[in-house]
Amino acid sequence: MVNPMFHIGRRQLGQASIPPRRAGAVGLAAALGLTPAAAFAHAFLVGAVPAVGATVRTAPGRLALTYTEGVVPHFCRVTLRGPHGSAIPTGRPQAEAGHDRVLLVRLPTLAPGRYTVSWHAVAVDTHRTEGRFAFTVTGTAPVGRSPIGKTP
Ligand SMILES: [Cu+2]
Repeated sequence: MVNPMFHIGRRQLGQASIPPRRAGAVGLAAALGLTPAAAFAHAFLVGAVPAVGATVRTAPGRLALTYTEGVVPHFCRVTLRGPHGSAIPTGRPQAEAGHDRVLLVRLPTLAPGRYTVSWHAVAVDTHRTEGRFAFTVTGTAPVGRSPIGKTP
């Protein structure tokens, strides 16, 4: 027998990875009673800048992750991997001022390529969610912006 608690946990983690454009389907499923009520209190990703799957011409100076619930930045983890799979140093996740549903992560200057963001979030109700998405940079950062985390 499958442990029912484990099964529910896996299902919720899977939902956290669903791209925002499918969030409506999840909401509908929830409205129909197909999702545990507790899932409403979990922090699911509803928006990102750069957007999930986006191709951007200008390298972003930061990531902005928006969740359905407030999150605790201290317990959230965001990992960025570059075109060759190597981890790229970033700033620590911080809440946007006055908005505990938005996590901001400063980025170094990113070269053109495809990047993968893996996030682990802890909601204010202590529930954990995680997910992953990619974005692609085709151009370079504006001239004059200093790389974060590097000493000039
Ligand atoms: Cu929750």
